[in-house]
Amino acid sequence: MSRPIQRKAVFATVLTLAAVVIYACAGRSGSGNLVTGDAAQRVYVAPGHYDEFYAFLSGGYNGQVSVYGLPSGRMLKNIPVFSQNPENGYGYSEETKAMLTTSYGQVPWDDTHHTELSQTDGVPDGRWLFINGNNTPRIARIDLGTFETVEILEIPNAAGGHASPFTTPNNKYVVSATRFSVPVPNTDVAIDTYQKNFKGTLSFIKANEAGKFDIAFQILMPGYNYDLGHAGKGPSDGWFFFTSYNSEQANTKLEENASKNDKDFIAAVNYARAEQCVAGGKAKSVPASYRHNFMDDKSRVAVSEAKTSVTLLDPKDCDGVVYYLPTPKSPHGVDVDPTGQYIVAGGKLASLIPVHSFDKLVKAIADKAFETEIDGIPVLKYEAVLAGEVQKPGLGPLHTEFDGKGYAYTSFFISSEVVKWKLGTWEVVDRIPTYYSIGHLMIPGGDSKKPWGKYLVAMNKITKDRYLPTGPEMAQSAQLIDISGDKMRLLLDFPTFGEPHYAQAIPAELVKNKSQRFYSLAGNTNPWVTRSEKETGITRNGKRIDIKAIAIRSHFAPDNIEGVKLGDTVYFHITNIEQDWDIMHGFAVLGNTNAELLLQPGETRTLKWVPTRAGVYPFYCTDFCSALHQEMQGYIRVSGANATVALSGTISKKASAQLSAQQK
Ligand code: K7E
Ligand code: CUA
Repeated sequence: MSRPIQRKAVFATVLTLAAVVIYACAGRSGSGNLVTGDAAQRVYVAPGHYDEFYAFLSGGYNGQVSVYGLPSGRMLKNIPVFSQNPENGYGYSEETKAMLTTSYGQVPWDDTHHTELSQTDGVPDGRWLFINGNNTPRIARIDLGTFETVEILEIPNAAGGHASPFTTPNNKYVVSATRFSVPVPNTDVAIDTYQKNFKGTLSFIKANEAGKFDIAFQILMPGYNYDLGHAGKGPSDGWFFFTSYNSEQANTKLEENASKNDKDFIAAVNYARAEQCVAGGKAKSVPASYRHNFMDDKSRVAVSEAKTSVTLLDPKDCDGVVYYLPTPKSPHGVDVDPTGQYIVAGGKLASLIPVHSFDKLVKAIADKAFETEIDGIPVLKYEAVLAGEVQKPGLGPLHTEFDGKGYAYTSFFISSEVVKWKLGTWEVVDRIPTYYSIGHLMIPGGDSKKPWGKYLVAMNKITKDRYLPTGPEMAQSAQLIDISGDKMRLLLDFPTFGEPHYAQAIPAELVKNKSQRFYSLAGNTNPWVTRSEKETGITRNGKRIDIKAIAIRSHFAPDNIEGVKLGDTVYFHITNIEQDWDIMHGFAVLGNTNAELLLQPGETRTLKWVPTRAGVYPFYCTDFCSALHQEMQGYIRVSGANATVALSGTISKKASAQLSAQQK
């Protein structure tokens, strides 16, 4: 009953906040407002059947990625990326801690915004998923064979890696642009010297080989806020487009002070030209401190390497590398259509959607149709590059995706709707309300050369009355919209984990058959691997105790351990020696100030434990692995610092007989 009222209230608040003109609701067609007809059937995936698409939603301030099936909206997995995850020990186990190392130390949290699938020839290929960390600028690679984070690169000379990690058509580069400009290099200066001392950077990171993220170069930019980016494709291959706002270069009360200019800019970067300048010695190598972390795929031990320099290119030293396209007004998203011809901007405060033309951009450069120049960057004339404008589309355009059939779909935060419009004629052809305040929207493949274009997912910022209340913070929400016909149709609401910003989706066929079933025990090169009960053991090295143990249905070996003393640091190195799909074991010990270990078949994980009280401590398997799971337990005895208890661990009679036979 209260729905319409609530909805208007949300509307009104946002309108007042943004101080924009009153929007007439009357214009709305209201189509698809109600869930009608066979919507339930369209999203029903019968028990035992698979979804058609994998969808990867960023988790926003949970620092993770969550995986859903579409069209059901069923959540399949949560992948920790920049955040420690007690559920599986990611960021807690000795093998994974290094993944979260930065130049600032361990940073066990971040704010993930944009998922991006790797591409082959501009089409998502299902190999990797990239995602950015927005707070302490980082990018990550998730392997879609294992659904695990396998690599993280920190981005120096940046703060707020927001325009990230969008890819070029063959993952030659993924990018990261700084949201906040900062002194480069970052030094102690007065904040009100912003205009003089603060700079932006656009980083181009080599990404086409796992374990080999590397910053090819950074481009030094005026001190604006860089917001989003997308690569060119087809005719515009070799170019990258980034939105920027705060061309006012305000350093305080940006809400007001960065909203003055009529137009801000899209930076069009000719990265092929940047490569030439770098090769021609036009860039400088500057000192920079940042980290590259990756998971070795044999040992499955993360390694963190310190990097000490980066290649910095100033557009003043490389003419033709960057051009500015004036774009109204505080633009957020920048999206390139599947043909690579049109560059669409979402001006948060604009009353229209400007679309730039790549052909016109090339011609305007040749004609030198420049308005002015900023720090060596020519500003092209708006009219010279404009392909067209979508008039009166809605309020607060943010992001645009494409269906591959000549239509674009733009999200409108303030007027809470998705608007469908036609490329080339720029006419609005349909609109559908979202509940409420949509941020990103996503069509499977919708930012690539080949959208699969059957569904659209709206990721909404406010849910209010959509779900059962859960206290002051309500569930976040996504909505599934059918875009297969002329009219958009709402099919499903589903709650999401964390706050989703962007998402990507791909046909399940391109991922599911590559899903890995276990890690090879024979190929496990972890220095503490224990392949059988015979290889178990306990060693003391001063105050360090290393316990090599195995987990198998349904016991640990050793399972009674003695000889640990107060003051010791204990490392449990546990190998799950199962070689079967989904046979997991867990490991947890009473009073440990750490997380558990969740052990995938064939892998070794290490838990550090510093006992502080003498006594006997149980440990047990946390993952219900068999009928005798509850029997999968053991004890470790901790004695006083001066005790003389011998170091020992119990293994089976058979294994110890084998062992002594071998030793003879
Ligand atoms: Cu629009 Cu960070 Cu892509 Cu959120 S951003 S919505
Ligand atoms: Cu192993 Cu439960």
